[in-house]
Amino acid sequence: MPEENECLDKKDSCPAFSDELLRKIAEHPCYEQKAQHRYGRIHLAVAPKCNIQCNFCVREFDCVNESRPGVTSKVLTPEEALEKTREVLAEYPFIKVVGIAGPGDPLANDATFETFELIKKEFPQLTLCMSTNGLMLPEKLQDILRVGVSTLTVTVNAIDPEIQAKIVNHIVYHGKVYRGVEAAEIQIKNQLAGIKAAVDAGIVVKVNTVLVPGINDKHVVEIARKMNELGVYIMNVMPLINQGAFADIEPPTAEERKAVQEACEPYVLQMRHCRQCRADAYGLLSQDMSQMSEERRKLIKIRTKEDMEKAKPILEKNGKDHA
Ligand code: CLF
Ligand code: SF4
Repeated sequence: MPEENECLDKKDSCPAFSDELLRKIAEHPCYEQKAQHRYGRIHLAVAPKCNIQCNFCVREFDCVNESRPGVTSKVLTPEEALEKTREVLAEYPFIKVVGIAGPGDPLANDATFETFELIKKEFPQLTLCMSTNGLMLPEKLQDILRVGVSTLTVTVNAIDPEIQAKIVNHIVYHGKVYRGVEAAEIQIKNQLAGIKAAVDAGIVVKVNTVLVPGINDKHVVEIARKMNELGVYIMNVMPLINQGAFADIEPPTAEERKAVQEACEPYVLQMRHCRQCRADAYGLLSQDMSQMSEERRKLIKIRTKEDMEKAKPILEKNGKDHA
């Protein structure tokens, strides 16, 4: 298993990313494995609505396509999200990425764009990240570019409509409900066209694929091949967590997942350190501070020299010692 991000190590063979984008990848805890212990992300849970119904989703919980199922994040308004970002960044300057990943689908919520506008205005140096089921991607791409999102995750669980029809119960598209293969065809068409357009526009695209034994396990490598053609940067094969209509399906074992990742590796760089975070998580991937006590949060140390400089006045003001 490669320990390091091969694309960054072979900068010359990367797609034509600007130095600015390469910096953002290097500081992104999900896109660059080496960054996960050094840099953090904050998720802003501003997007409660969803426009599809996945069979493994129980609606009162966070979106399973990016997050951990079984937990519910408190929804914030864009203004509350900005205020939370201010507070969290003042204390944890090693956070470099602001992500919107639910609790529903970010593209089904206008609040997603309002929030990114507010964040971009006040924190232009931060990387804006988003995760979506891709249904509205072609139509919303201009908005995504306008607000300055540079890293985008699209969940692609199948590129064969017959298989996708077993994973998604229905979609709501332009006010109409579609089911079965017809729904799957619309979603896949939009996902693939949207990914291609996003890559062409210079966004660094990650694909999440939920591995569902007996449904898409034999098909995932085909997805990887297609993602290679489209110029996807990295792929995250996530284990099914069985709930909803898939409550009776046994999740994949670690070995099964590893075998799928190895089969996909020749086509797309594999992410192997995903923590299936909550839609309101913040901090390092391994230390979700939204779930920690105040005391424990205070123990989290400043990560970089540069960050230490920035944090000094705050620490001095609080009368704390960062050594
Ligand atoms: Fe968040 Fe996702 Fe952006 Fe990362 S999470 S929106 S790409 S900033 Fe990361 Fe968390 Fe795994 Fe997602 S570890 S669930 S892959
Ligand atoms: Fe649930 Fe996410 Fe699927 Fe929407 S996209 S139905 S929130 S798992």
